Amino acid sequence: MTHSDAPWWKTATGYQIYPRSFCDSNGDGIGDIPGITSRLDHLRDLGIGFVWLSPVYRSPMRDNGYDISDYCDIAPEFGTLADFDDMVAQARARGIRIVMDLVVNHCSSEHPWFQAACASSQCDEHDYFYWREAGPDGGPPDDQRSCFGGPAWIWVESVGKYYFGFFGPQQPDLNWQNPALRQKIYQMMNWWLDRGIGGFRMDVIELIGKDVDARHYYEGPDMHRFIQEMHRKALAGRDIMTVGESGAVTARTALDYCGRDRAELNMMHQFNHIHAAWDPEKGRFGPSHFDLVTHKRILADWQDALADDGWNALFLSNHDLPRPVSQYGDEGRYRKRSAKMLALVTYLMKGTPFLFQGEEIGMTNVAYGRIEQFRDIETLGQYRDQSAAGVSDADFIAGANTNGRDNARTPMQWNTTAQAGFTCGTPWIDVNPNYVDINVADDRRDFDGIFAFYKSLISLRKSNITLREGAFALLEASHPQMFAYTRRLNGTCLYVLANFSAAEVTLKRPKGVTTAAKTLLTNMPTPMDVSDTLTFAPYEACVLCERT
Ligand code: ISL
Ligand code: CA
Repeated sequence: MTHSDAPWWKTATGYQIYPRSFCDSNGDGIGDIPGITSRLDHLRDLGIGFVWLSPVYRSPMRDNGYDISDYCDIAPEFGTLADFDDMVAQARARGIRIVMDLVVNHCSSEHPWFQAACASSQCDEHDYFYWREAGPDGGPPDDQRSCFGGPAWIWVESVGKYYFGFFGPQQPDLNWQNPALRQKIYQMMNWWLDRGIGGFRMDVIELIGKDVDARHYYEGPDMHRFIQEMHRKALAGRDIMTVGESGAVTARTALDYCGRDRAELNMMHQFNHIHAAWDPEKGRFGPSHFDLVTHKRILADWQDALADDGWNALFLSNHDLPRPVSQYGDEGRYRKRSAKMLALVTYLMKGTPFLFQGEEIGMTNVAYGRIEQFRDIETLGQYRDQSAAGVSDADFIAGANTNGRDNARTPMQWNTTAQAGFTCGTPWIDVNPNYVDINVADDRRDFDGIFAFYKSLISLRKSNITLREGAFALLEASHPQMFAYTRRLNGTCLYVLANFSAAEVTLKRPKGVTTAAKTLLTNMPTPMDVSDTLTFAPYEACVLCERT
C-alpha cells in the first residue's frame, strides 16, 4: 500500500475531546459545542486530522453523557444541532473530521424507550431491554454486581420484574437480541453519518452480544454477528473510521474485529496493558502493579498481531484513565521531558495515535482532598462500596487521585486567567490549581514546549512512510527501563529508543546503529552521542535513522 491509497484514518492523528471539560462558551461552567468550535485552530495548529468527540447527545448526565435519553438530539447544556453542524463544517474547513461516540450497549433510564418499557410489559419497547422474573428467593435472578456499584438487576414494581444494568440502574442494557431495536440503532447511525460525521468510536462494543442468562457478558456469542449486521446496514461503502472500545479484546482476538475480511471495524481500543497494572482485587482503585517489561510486551504483541492486517489504535489515556505524565512519567523536574518521551515511544509505533485533551501540554492528575470534589459516578459508587467495606476516606481518596476517572476530566487549562480560561463562571468540577504553571498559552510560547514537540511528532508521522508502514520489532524486550523498537521499510531503519525511567541508562549501541546515525527527533537539547554505548539521561528518548 502506498502513501496515497491509504485511508485517511491511517495517516491522521486523532484527538479526544471530553466536551464537558474542554471549553465553556456561555459561562455556565460546562464545556459546550460552541466552545469546541472556538478552539479548532488549536487542533489545526497541532496537526490533528480527526476528533473523537465523547457523547454530546441529550442525557441526564449521570455518567456525563454515556447515558443517552435522545440519540438524535444534542444535550441543551452542550448546545443545539445547529451548533453541532457548524462545528462539523468549521472542523472540515480545517481538515478535521468529527468522529462521534456511539453508546448503544445501554441507554439512559430516562430514555422514552425505557420509560415505556417500565409502564407496560405489552409495549414494543418493553423487549428493548433485558427483563427477568424474580429468582426462587424473590430476589434478583443472580448476584451480578454493576460496574458503578450496587446490583446489576433492578426491580421495577409497575411490571413486577427485574431489568439488567451492567453499569448501574441509570444505564439499562439494550437487548440486542431484538431485531426492531437493532434497526432503530442502525437508522440513528445513518442519520448521523448522513450529517457528515467522520465515523464512530463504539463504547463497550464487546458487550452488545451478551447472554445474561449464561452470565456471558464480554465478547458474547452474538457480538460479531451484530457488528457485521451493523456494518452492512450503516457502515459499508462510507469513507469513515470506526474504532471499537473493548475491555476484553486481546491480541489473539483483535483480527476477529478489525481483520480486512471481517467487514466489522477498522481498529480497537484495547486495555490489556492498562488492566495488567490494575490491582487484581481492587482494580483501578488499588495499588498500581505497573511493570515496563509487561507493558511493552503487551503492546509489542498487538503490533505483531496486526502487522499485516487490521490496524492499531495508539493511546496513552482517555476520559476514563489518569494523566500519562502522572501515571508513567514525572510530574516534577522531568514533567516536560517525560511527557515528550511518552508521546515519542507510544505514537511512533505502527497505528493511529489517539491523543486525549490536555496531554499536548502535559496536564497532570489532580490531588483532590475531599470526596465532595469528585464527580465521577464510578468513583462515587466505589466510594460507597469501599467505605461500607471499611476503607478510610484518606485511603480511598489516595486511590482515586492516583487512578480515578476525574483526573482526566478536570477542565482544559487554556491560560493563567481565572479558572484556567475554561469558563468565566464556576466550573462543574474544580480546575487543577497547577494551571498557573501548566496551560496552553504558556506552553505554546515555549519553542521547546510539549505542544511544539507534539506538533513535530505529528508532522514527522505524516511525512515519513517508514513510520506509517514500517515493520515493528521490539528491542531490549527484557530491559526494565528501556522501551526500544525499530521500524523498518525497504532500505530505511528507524530506531525508537526511550528511557522510560527517572534513572540514567547506559545501553550497548543497538546492532545496525552506526556513528553516522541521523537523529530524526529527540526530547533533549542535543542529539544522542552515538558511540559504542549510548547514555540516556532520565526520560531521554530519540529516533535514530539508518539507511541499510
Ligand atoms: O477504563 C476502562 C477500561 O477497562 C473501564 O474502566 C471503562 O469504564 C470501561 O471500559 C467502559 O468505559 C466506557 O463505558 C462506560 C463509560 O462510563 C465510560 O466512560 C466509557 O469509556 C459506560 O458507558
Ligand atoms: Ca457552557
